[in-house]
Amino acid sequence: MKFKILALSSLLLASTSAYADLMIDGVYARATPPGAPNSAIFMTIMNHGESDRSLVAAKSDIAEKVELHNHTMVDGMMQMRQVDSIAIPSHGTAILKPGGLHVMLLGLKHPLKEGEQVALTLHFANGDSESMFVPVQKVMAGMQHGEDKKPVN
Ligand SMILES: [Cu+2]
Repeated sequence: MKFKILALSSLLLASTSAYADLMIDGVYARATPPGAPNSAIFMTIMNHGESDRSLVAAKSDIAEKVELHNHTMVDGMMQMRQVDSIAIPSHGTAILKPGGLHVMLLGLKHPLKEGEQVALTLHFANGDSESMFVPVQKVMAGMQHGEDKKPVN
């Protein structure tokens, strides 16, 4: 476990390390085609601390509204649902990925182009917040997100 922590810490973005217990890795926002109203941000949050933590909100100027979402299977169809919080248990990990948990960007002010960066602030239940710049990346076809009606594979 100690070795793993050391190995992962080298991947940590310096700007996101305000709180040593939480480590955020692999954060990216999904690039959008012109005119797409919504996008999402994905990341892995590791909690190396002794206390359970909880992500309760996210803020960004890039969108009218930013929500925490999950995908759930409803009548055989994947649907997005807003969630109140995302748990990051002590010595555990929360994985935000296409088809699962994500930070939802609703009402983008402009399309997200690969290579640009989006400012994001995460708010945690204990009052901590963490701000970062999120790179925009293309997500593989078949893992696209943002349309309620289609199943997501
Ligand atoms: Cu969503």
